[in-house]
Amino acid sequence: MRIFSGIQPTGRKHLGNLLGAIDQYVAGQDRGEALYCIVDLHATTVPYDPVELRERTLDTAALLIAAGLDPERCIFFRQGDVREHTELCWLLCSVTAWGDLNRMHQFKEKAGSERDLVSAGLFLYPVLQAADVLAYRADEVPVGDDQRQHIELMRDIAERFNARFGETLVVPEHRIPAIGARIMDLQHPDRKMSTTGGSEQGTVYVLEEPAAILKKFRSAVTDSGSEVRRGEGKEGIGNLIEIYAAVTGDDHEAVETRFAEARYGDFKTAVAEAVTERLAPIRERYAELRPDEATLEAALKLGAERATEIAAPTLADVRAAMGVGPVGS
Ligand code: AQP
Repeated sequence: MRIFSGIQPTGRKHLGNLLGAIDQYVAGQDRGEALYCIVDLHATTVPYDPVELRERTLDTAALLIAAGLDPERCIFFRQGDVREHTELCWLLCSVTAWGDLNRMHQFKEKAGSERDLVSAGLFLYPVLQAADVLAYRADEVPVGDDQRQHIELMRDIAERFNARFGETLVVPEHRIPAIGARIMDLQHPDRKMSTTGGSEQGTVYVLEEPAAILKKFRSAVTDSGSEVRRGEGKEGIGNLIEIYAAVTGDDHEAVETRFAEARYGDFKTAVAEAVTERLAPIRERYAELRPDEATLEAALKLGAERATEIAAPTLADVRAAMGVGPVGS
């Protein structure tokens, strides 16, 4: 079983990234051959600062290791270090329909009314994402629920490629967790917690201080009722139940039963405490790891070498199947 996933080095990683994706990456190391990639090339599809991109890449590398990724037990690398990703992206464009890309929710949300002005890279984002996974012939892709549509497109691209050029690529499955797949903004429980589209007060960062975490949970938007349970009109409380379940490993029903007599204020404090307890060791480990940039760079470089060994033969097969370059190139 080969597992692949990528994460952007944009902004500060939040609780949604941790519970929807990073926790699954850590678990994946025990389930198969796992490859995890910091997708710096994807980060160039929106306006960005080149110096910051390098900084954020190292921030993200340190955070992932602090959260439990072990570069000895997985292949951990930076996307831009493995040229096969961009070459495969271009080759896969030949079996990707413009209309499909135009239907992607993420593109529509991020482009908004600026559709004609955003970068072509933002439009092609899902093709590069498909190349990331397909280059490794990965079987499984751990992601949060917001990536469901991109994984479906990736599967279509692989199937179309195989139908057009012969069996070459593996059609991957998504792996979306039962709990934590869609953490919502604490101030806007109808919107997902997000790096670019969320509210500052409604987004809890993995490296956030306990006092700030408590403040954010205490001011989380709920409803005029008083029962700690999920249901229609109770999206805010439902989100807090989801977060509590994800950080403690309980299921939703167990959380509802435990807090059946609790008032909203007490439950909010309990969620904040559980989150703080979960994040504290990651924050401490991050503070130790982040200053040592040489070690982080060395780990990423080694990972890129190991990744290239897997991706290069796939690219050779793809080129051969497509008739690109001389025979045996
Ligand atoms: N709210 C979320 N709940 C659960 N999972 C989530 N993910 C993102 N938001 C949530 C999952 O995190 C992984 C990494 O996502 P990314 O590489 O897109 O990183 P990001 O840009 O920091 O994530 P955002 O917040 O989703 O950014 P925006 O909203 O700006 O595009 C993915 O597996 C994703 O599913």
